[in-house]
Amino acid sequence: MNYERILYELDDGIAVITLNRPDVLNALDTQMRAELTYAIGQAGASARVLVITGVGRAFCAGQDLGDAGRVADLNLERVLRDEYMPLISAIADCPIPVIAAVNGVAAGAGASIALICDVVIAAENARFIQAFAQIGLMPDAGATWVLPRLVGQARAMGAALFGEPVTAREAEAMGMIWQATSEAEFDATWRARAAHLASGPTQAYSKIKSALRASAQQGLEAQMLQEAAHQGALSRTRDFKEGVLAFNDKRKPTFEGR
Ligand code: T3D
Repeated sequence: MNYERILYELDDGIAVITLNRPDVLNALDTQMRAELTYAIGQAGASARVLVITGVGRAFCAGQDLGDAGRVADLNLERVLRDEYMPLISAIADCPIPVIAAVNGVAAGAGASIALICDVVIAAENARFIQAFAQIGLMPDAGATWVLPRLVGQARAMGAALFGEPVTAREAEAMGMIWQATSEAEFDATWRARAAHLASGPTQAYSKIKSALRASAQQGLEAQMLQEAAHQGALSRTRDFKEGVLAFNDKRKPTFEGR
């Protein structure tokens, strides 16, 4: 696929997708959703970690609202089911860790995309806005699933009803995201985190992600059975053997991701 709305790079096992419509704060249209969904699949098949970020002063301002007539005619149920759902599922089901490097405002579905990622690192100037109710909509693209799981019902409800910006520092303090950093340290921070994951035990990360995501839907017994099955598979990986050898040799392990 030729990319026009995003940039895609792959280097040293790190795939970086950069949303690239800075004039509209990287708002999402059909083409961007298609490119993004495709690129996430591409990264999942070829990289060891994926980073999603944005060009310019925004991460993503959500649905493109630019053409009021066209937006009013949109069949939102279809767009959500056929375009947003595959995108959000692609991130949640991606077999490698997905980092949202939130460089600026993340509003509406832009916040949904950021918050479904496995690790969210935000620059201090970033804000998360459940902007939906301001235009007469409700949070979507997985937001009503992910928000209460991250911050609890009370904060999720307040964020959705009031639509007030949550700063990166506030988001970190309430457990909505993993880390807020100064603007000066932002690039170096997400790059270091990505490099760490790209040189780690990729199979283990994949199983960690799958088990933690499954825990939202199943009970303790089912969860422990899943842990046992996953751990059984991991015990047969080269990385596990290398990890144990390195521990006994008192050296740093070299993980190959298999
Ligand atoms: O299919 C479906 O529709 C269903 C799915 C819906 C999911 C959704 O995402 S609904 C929520 C959609 N998003 C929003 O409601 C957010 C709209 N944007 C804003 O509230 C503000 O722009 C921000 C809070 C994000 C940033 O504010 P600020 O003051 O920093 O920037 P600005 O001046 O408002 O925006 C700068 C430019 O970006 C401006 O264009 P201009 O005047 O310079 O030519 C603005 O129109 C444009 N822009 C910002 N957001 C969008 C956008 N253009 C199109 N779509 C946008 N979402």
